[in-house]
Amino acid sequence: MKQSKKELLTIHIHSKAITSGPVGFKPALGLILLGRRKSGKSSAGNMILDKEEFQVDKKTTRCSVSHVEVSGRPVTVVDTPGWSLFGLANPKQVRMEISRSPSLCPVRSKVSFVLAVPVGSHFLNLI
Ligand SMILES: Nc1nc2c(ncn2[C@@H]2O[C@H](COP(=O)(O)OP(=O)(O)O)[C@@H](O)[C@H]2O)c(=O)[nH]1
Ligand SMILES: [Mg+2]
Repeated sequence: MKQSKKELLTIHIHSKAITSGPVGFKPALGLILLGRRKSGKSSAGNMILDKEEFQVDKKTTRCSVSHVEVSGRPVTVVDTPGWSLFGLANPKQVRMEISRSPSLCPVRSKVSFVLAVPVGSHFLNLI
């Protein structure tokens, strides 16, 4: 991918340990990519996975899941359909897919939502 990582602002908005284990135990990590359409979710997912797993510039209507191991820790990345303020996405389907996305992470994972926000978008003028 040509774009710089620096151009993509990813905000870690929520992290919840589904369960904790014994001291020193490293649970699997689940990362769920959220954002509006074309915010860079799939590109960010590919960077995290270090492989071109998710299709860039292609509309995602159903969640897509990929697994990778980072420093011995299993990581699951879930790409989700993006929402649109301009009627370009089906809100009911987007909501349903985002709702089921945690269930696509392995049991006992630590699940985090990663919000993709394109730098320079109108959104940044609001924060
Ligand atoms: N300039 C720039 N473009 C990016 C970046 N990340 C993704 N893109 C481009 O933004 C477009 C949408 O990216 P994509 O990953 O498909 O977004 P998604 O719809 O949220 O999955 C593509 O043309 C990407 O090449 C970035 O960090 N900087
Ligand atoms: Mg995508």
